Amino acid sequence: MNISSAIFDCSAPDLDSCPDESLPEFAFIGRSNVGKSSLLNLLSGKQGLARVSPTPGFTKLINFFTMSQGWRLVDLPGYGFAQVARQDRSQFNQAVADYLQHRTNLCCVFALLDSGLPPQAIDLEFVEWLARNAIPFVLVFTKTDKVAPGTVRANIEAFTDRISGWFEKPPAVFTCSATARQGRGALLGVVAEAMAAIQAESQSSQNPALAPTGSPAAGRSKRVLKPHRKRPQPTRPW
Ligand SMILES: Nc1nc2c(ncn2[C@@H]2O[C@H](COP(=O)(O)OP(=O)(O)OP(=O)(O)O)[C@@H](O)[C@H]2O)c(=O)[nH]1
Ligand SMILES: [Mg+2]
Repeated sequence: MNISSAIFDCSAPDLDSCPDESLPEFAFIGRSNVGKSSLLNLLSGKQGLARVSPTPGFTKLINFFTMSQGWRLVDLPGYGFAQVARQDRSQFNQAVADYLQHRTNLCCVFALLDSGLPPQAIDLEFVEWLARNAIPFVLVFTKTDKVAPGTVRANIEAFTDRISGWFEKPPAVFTCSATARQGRGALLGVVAEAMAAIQAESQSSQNPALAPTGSPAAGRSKRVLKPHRKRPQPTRPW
């Protein structure tokens, strides 16, 4: 997938301040410091587009970046950073939860996990929350350059084992390294598939004989067309 332009759009402290919902969005979420902003830069092909820092809790707002004038990458604040003041933490988390639950043009979430760690309770709770809220996501194991391939495989297997009972169809799993520039093609493939489904859906709304059937991307594209609708909010564990 070719990206002809990648520009910073705006930052929002909460859902009400987000830009209009006219473009499909793909969002990065995960623990503070897991590599969300770095991965966004890798996918966009533009180093320095999103700000990267070794200090956990660096990204504090919902940051929007427009790709090829047709879709957006969204950098979300991380969860699980103990040093952020309790009140700020709860505000960031509320904004992230609102975005994930109510943003109608959200096509897919990239849920990032550190490939060097065994399953962490907070990540398991977060993935369970995504599942309970029926938010479409894929898992992305980051920083594969930092650990031996066998450790990456073992950590992925342990995580997917722990969550396997929560899904009829388990989420797709990807790996990446922003440092080694690995994983870009496969993750852009997720975007391309969703964009193709959206295009097929808009064509089929003009000609019902072309309606796409059964693909997960077709399901995601329906989210784009749904009216803004509040869902009940189950307890948020993070
Ligand atoms: N070795 C290695 N380091 C990485 C990789 N990706 C990110 N980092 C480093 O990890 C640190 C955090 O990266 P960020 O991209 O800022 O992480 P983040 O998830 O956006 O962090 P917050 O905004 O604080 O939630 C930085 O020092 C990055 O250079 C990677 O693939 N490999
Ligand atoms: Mg960040």
